[in-house]
Amino acid sequence: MEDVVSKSEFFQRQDDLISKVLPNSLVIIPNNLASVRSNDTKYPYRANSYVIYLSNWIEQKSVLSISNSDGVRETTLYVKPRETQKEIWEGRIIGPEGVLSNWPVDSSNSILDFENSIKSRLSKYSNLYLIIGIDPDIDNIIQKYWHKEILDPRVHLDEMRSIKSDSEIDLMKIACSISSDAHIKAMAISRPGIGEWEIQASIEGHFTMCRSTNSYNPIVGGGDNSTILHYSTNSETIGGDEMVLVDAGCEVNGYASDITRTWPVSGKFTQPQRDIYELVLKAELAAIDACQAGSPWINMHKASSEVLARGLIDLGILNCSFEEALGKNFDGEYRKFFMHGTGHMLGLDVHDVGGGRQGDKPGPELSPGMVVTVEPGLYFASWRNDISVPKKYSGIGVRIEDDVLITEDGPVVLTDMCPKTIDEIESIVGSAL
Ligand SMILES: [Mn+2]
Repeated sequence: MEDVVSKSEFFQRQDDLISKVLPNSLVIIPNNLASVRSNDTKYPYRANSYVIYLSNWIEQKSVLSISNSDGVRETTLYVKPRETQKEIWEGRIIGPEGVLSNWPVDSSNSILDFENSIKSRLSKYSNLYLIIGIDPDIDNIIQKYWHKEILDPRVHLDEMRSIKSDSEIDLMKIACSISSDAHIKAMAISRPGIGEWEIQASIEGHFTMCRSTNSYNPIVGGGDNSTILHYSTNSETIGGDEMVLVDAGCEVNGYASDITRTWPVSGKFTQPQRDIYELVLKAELAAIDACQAGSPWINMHKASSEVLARGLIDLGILNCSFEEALGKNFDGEYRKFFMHGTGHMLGLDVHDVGGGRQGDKPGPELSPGMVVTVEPGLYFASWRNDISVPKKYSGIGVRIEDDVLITEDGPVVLTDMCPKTIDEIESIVGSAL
């Protein structure tokens, strides 16, 4: 990781956390475990977003602790110790000494000393905060020596992470720009009969060329596959008269981007594809307009839902009143074709903390510094027997997704370099062939 976010900003985040937790507290955040792919082969490692947020530390087998002794901060990273034999096989280890000279911490220790160290430290504090469930071994050690209530630091951290700093926004702009270029390249190489995997390869190749990685598994769904919300096998060819839905974004220094575009692989929309595409685009633009500082979370969903419900009636897909189409709580007939939310928070996690309607909770008010996605869609799976739609729309799925920064002066679309009008798309698709 490059030092894009300054050391002093990380210390500031730690101080902010200290100011929010109870006095005389110890906060413990274990880093993610590596996941086994097969025998001794692992999936690429991704550090825990809270650990990245507070310390920029991305090496596995580590634990971050931050204590608040009456307002005085002590941040400690427990990390793997240097070990020549291991380093020969697995790469250089930074070790506690290296941590101390280059990372935003007050002290460091070997992870091998964690149990001994924490045993004596726990007795000095009145309150313990721990994110439970990340590393069961760490949870067990803590529960062996701490028999009082364990508090969850995420209550405070999620609130902090919801509002992005200037340096975080800069990183997200880079991620958005790389992802936009990847989509443009994928449009340019599209042709009738292209494999979904070819589009995936083009996108992932661009991410790698730009020293970034996927922030989630890319969705490349042609034809009917575009109607499967989390389709990711990406293993079929796309027919000449079909569209492809591509939902792919990269991450830069841990920060995600998240873009969806849908285009006809022939480079020419058919009239039914155009009908649906134009409706979804209209809903997306209405939802982006609703991303105003101070407005409730539901407003963007309301904006897109109203456009879609009205449009479905106008296209003859729904034969009911507008009220029945929309429903009293955005749960009307239109939900058969638009079954997800209009957006989510974006940050270190692609579905970032702090946002969205959860159960009965209305979600946060939009505030300057938040970054949200806006992604309405319509899906008409041909195999569904619970719906009946005019035949010309059967098998069409369209989603359009942009990343939007909330500011005092209105929404700023961070992905606006990624084309989405029908004219732009028709001129780009196939242009690299
Ligand atoms: Mn998304």
